[in-house]
Amino acid sequence: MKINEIKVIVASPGRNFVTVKVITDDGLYGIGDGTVNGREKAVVAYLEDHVIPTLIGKDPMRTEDIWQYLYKGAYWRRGPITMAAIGAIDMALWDIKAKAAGMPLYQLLGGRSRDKVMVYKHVGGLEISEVVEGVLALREAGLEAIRAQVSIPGLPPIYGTGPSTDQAAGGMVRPMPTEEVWATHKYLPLVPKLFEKLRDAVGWDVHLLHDVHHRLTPIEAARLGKDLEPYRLFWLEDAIPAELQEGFRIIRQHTTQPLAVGEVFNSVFDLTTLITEQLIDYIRVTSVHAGGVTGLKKIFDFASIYHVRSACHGPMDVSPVAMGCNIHVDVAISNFGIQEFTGYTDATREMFPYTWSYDRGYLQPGEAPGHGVDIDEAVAAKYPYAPAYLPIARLEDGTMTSW
Ligand code: GCO
Ligand code: MG
Repeated sequence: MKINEIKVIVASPGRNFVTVKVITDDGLYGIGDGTVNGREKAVVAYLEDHVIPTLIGKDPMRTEDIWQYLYKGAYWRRGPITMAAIGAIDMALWDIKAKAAGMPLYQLLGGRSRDKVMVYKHVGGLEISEVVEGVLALREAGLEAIRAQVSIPGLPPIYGTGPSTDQAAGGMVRPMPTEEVWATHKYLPLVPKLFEKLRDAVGWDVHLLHDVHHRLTPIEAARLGKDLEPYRLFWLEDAIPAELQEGFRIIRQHTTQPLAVGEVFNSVFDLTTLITEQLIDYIRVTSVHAGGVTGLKKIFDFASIYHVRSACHGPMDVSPVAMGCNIHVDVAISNFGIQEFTGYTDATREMFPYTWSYDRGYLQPGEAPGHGVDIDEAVAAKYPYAPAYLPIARLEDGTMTSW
């Protein structure tokens, strides 16, 4: 079998997605996700100008060799754009391989290690009472794990809490970045109050999670971790920007609060200190940004040695294709933790027919050969690319800070 053609399809069914279709000489094809939210066209150029011309005529079954060819062969290693391009190709190649084998992808990854994949969904609100209501509603809907975020009174909505954030339906396409405002001293006392109210309302038989979205310093995160200990969170996510992995040592010295990080990581080298020193409990890499199924499997297998569990990043900007790959990996690995899942708009679901399924807090990978996700190119053509940015954040005095 040979790779005959690789198409890159960019479409915006409410938000932009970059999808590759690898077509072989015997008619089998595979699909991969290369979406980097707000930087989509950079991945398109990388694929079209630097990856696709080198792959025509190659044997698509050589998933490991092609992964190494694109990784080592670039000389300029790692980085989100490179790794998303590698990830897109890798997912498509695993799709082809599993279709050729006539098996769902998870069978090629070792088969099932569990019956179902637990997910968490998001609740955000401008006020604590609104968040409590949202969490109660998700409990009714069967969720066993729920992430809760609240706005800071007196400031515009922050990440995860209101219409200006990236999670708001319909709010994805923005020709210029919107600006949010951040104030640590107002946020730190607020979050324990939120979780106190949540525990009062929903009790202890549910996993509660919180995403700091990279905004604290290590000692501030340590303070928050200690203050949240009475409420026994499942995790505190992205408590600090993690370029400096050593920062987690400070948090770890002060709190038993479980920690999660890694949605912006793209290779195993971004997390060796965090994992070998057991500074985190959950690693949040996802197939699209960490080099596909091959990259994800390498990272999770490494993490398994150090008691670190998986928690694939899975908001709406991780397309149904990458979500499908994540679910196949989730069901197969020994150290699964949880899968983030926010669901998709109707237009996105129409564009990506998929065989994985969601029911009351759990996902299933589906039994179709391959990863089970396709792209309807006629539907994609109805939704042209629209320039879009993620928001940025500033302190109250105007200083740039992490969003
Ligand atoms: C999460 C993330 C996302 C990111 C988004 C950026 O925990 O799901 O923090 O919401 O902000 O993926 O593109
Ligand atoms: Mg996050």
